[in-house]
Amino acid sequence: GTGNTQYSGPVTLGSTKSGSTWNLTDAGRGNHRTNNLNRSTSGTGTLFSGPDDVWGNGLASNTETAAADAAYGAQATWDYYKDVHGRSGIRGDGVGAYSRVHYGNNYVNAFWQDSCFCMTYGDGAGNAKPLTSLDVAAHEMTHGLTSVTAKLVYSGESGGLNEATSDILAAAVEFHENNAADKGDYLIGEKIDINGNGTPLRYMDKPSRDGKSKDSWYSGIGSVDVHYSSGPANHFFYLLSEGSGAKTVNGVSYDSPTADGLPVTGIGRDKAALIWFKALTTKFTSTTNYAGARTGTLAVAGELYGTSSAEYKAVQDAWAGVAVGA
Ligand code: ASN
Ligand code: ZN
Ligand code: CA
Repeated sequence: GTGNTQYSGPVTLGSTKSGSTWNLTDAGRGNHRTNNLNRSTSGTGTLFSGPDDVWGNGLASNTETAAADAAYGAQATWDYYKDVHGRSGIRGDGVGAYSRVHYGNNYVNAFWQDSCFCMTYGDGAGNAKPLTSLDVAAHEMTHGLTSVTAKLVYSGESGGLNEATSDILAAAVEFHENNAADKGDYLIGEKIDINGNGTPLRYMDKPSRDGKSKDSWYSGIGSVDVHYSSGPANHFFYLLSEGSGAKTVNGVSYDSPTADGLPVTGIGRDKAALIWFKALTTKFTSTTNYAGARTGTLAVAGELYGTSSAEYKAVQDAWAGVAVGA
């Protein structure tokens, strides 16, 4: 079908026909469903369905638009994990999850829940637009991936790594999808104007640009909110991908410092994302902390590229750049 999204322009969406009714059930992606909570805060909601295979009109005032964005985010994330990492669905079993949109009234957040194996989106309030952008959807769906793989505990340093995993792989999804209206960037939530002044929710080149996130590791970082203790890992991913210093990517300018003042030479985001994904799924455990993330990503880099490789050295240098040392 056709989705007329709010953030990503017109897109092709997976759907299913039952009799004369079209359903927003993506048969090509494990029957992932997109449901309408219609302002409720409980229950599974009702599947989006109708007489045609066109979803939304690009405006938030149309009830189907949030569904189009959420369905698009889920399918782009599914495709990224399948095409790039050979993983079919969150559990790797080919089975889709579901999304719920129009959660509550004036709700300015989105979330993943293990209990329903589903993700949920609020409509925003005031300046904050619906929380259904591609990066937010990929972030939430990646919480599902973390839940069934490393199972990083959502507090302390492991919680920061859990959050960073969702940001890192959301950026990877956005770059991979390369949507003309939402090209890849190292920003999270740049489309939803959650702050009301046009700034994104988080920055990966220098996480402290948001006024709260940490750029580098320090003893005690485990006591800050997981959405800010994610900073050093997001910063590590930026440094590993693009290297330190000033750079413009897809028209967005970044300037990434290092904690040790030494330069980092990037290896490109595809290799950086592969290292993070493999570390998440084969090395990290529920209690992995920053030191363990360093060990795990170095082990993966050694397996993929060898311990004498430029990639291995870049992982060492990027961790040193966020004050995670040997
Ligand atoms: N949107 C938030 C997140 O995914 C919800 C939460 O705080 N868990 O991180
Ligand atoms: Zn999160
Ligand atoms: Ca983004």
